[in-house]
Amino acid sequence: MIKGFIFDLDGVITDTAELHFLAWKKLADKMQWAFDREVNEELRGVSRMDSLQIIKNHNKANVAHEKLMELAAMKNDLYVESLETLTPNDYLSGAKELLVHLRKEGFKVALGSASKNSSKVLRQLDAMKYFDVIGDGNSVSKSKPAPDIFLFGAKKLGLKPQECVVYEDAEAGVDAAKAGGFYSVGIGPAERVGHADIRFNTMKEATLFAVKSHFAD
Ligand code: B16
Ligand code: MG
Repeated sequence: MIKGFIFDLDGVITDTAELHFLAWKKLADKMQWAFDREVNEELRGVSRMDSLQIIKNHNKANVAHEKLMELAAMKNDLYVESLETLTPNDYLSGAKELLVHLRKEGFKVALGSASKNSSKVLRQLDAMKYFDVIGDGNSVSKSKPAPDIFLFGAKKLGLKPQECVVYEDAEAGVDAAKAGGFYSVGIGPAERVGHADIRFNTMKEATLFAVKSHFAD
């Protein structure tokens, strides 16, 4: 029986991907590194340091560990500054309606995001009130595709994985949900999340009714 829902943040609740892109782009320009939207697509759901590694490898650059830490901090400062522009109007279409519906129906809800800035993003959206548990980039050490972040959320909710549905927009996120034994909902194209138990193009279609009727118990 489904008792809980665990949501990824970027690409599911809101589209912070554009703000991540702009911050990485500023850093890349400063370093005279090539960086475009195609490379940015590879960063979907990937942790900050892993994202930097991808950009660095794309440029075949040699950077010492200390410098990498410095660059990651610079990007994060730019990103956090840009989060000030995020408002309660910036939910992806359908996401807020779903969160409100889940609250009304009494489901338990957790966040399962790779972002260390999740709480800040949720505060900007005024979305903290919809979550019982926040699982973010600070909660576990092994990032997606490891199932750890979703297992953390389920445990904190007091639920078993088979009692929870995970919403994800990233390939590695769906892998993580499946590895943990969760029901998975993929948001996005089949090439990316077609391996989820059920897939929708957008959050607007991924209503409680649509998902519950698929996982009928
Ligand atoms: P931060 P999600 C992910 O969020 C983003 O998709 C990814 O682009 C970003 O690098 C990662 O969070 C880490 O974010 O630098 O804020 O810790 O999709 O897991 O909600
Ligand atoms: Mg995501």
